[in-house]
Amino acid sequence: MKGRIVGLNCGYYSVESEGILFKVKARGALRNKEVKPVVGDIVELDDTFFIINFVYPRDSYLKRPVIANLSQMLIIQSLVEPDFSYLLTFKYLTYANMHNIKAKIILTKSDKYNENDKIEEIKETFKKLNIEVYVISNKTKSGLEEIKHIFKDEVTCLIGQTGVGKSSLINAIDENYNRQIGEYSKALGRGKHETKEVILLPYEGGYIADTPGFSSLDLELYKEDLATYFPAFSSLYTECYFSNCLHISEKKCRVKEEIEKGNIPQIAYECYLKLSEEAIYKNRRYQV
Ligand SMILES: Nc1nc2c(ncn2[C@@H]2O[C@H](COP(=O)(O)OP(=O)(O)OP(=O)(O)O)[C@@H](O)[C@H]2O)c(=O)[nH]1
Ligand SMILES: [Mg+2]
Ligand SMILES: [Zn+2]
Repeated sequence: MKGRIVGLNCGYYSVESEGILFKVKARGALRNKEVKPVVGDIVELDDTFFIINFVYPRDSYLKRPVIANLSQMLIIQSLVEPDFSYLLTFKYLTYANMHNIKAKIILTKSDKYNENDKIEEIKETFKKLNIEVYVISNKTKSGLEEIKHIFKDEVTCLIGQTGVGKSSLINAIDENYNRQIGEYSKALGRGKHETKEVILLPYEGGYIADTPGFSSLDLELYKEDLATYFPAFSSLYTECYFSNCLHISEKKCRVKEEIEKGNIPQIAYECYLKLSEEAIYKNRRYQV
């Protein structure tokens, strides 16, 4: 019997198969090998013993949060508490590109923010990069109807740091999901890590994954991956003169040409430089 893992709690997997939820263990040999089943996996359940026998090949696999077979990522960023961060947004977008998962941006807490110019600026920036931005309030439900279609038939992961409103968004869509909501601590300047585990919730023929927020430090990207997968660079970097171009001080760099022409927003490049500076090299480089 085929099913999908929708949750994992204390060694027990929740597997949904044809609308029925089973609480099962995985065969020992599976658990101990590298094919350890994770949330999102499509698995084969033994009909007699109700144990996970086999994990089907994955379309995608993320290490952070640990989840398989996603079809899209929604990058959740609040406008305030915590403030919107271009840097983090670009980091998450790069991460999505790296895993070949399409991404959209959702800005939350619009009820607490009235700087419309700033919202327009954010929208403009990402429009240039062909990335959709939606603005919502989980509190007043403004903008919510406009995003519901995004989830249809997709396996969607909500990703963003703690306190941005991932769980609140799920409850705003349907309060029956009853996800625990954390609070924002002004003293800490962040949320309080309310969601502890990854869970898939069925919605509109697909699933929505609620995930624990994690800090940007937890998401390590290599310089080379940034140079390859940073939004808007992926179609250009192969045209740079140097095959391992980092688009910083190299000559004949296609990325820098596009930035000079104004085709890539300046703020995107500033974030890129900052992320690249923080990142480490994957491969050893020769000094010239
Ligand atoms: N005013 C307002 N508050 C919001 C909105 N969305 C979320 N919040 C508040 O923000 C805080 C954090 O919300 P959560 O939904 O728990 O955030 P999360 O992203 O799931 O956080 P973690 O589970 O810790 O990763 C709570 O106090 C929510 O009530 C919104 O659109 N407007
Ligand atoms: Mg949460
Ligand atoms: Zn380059």
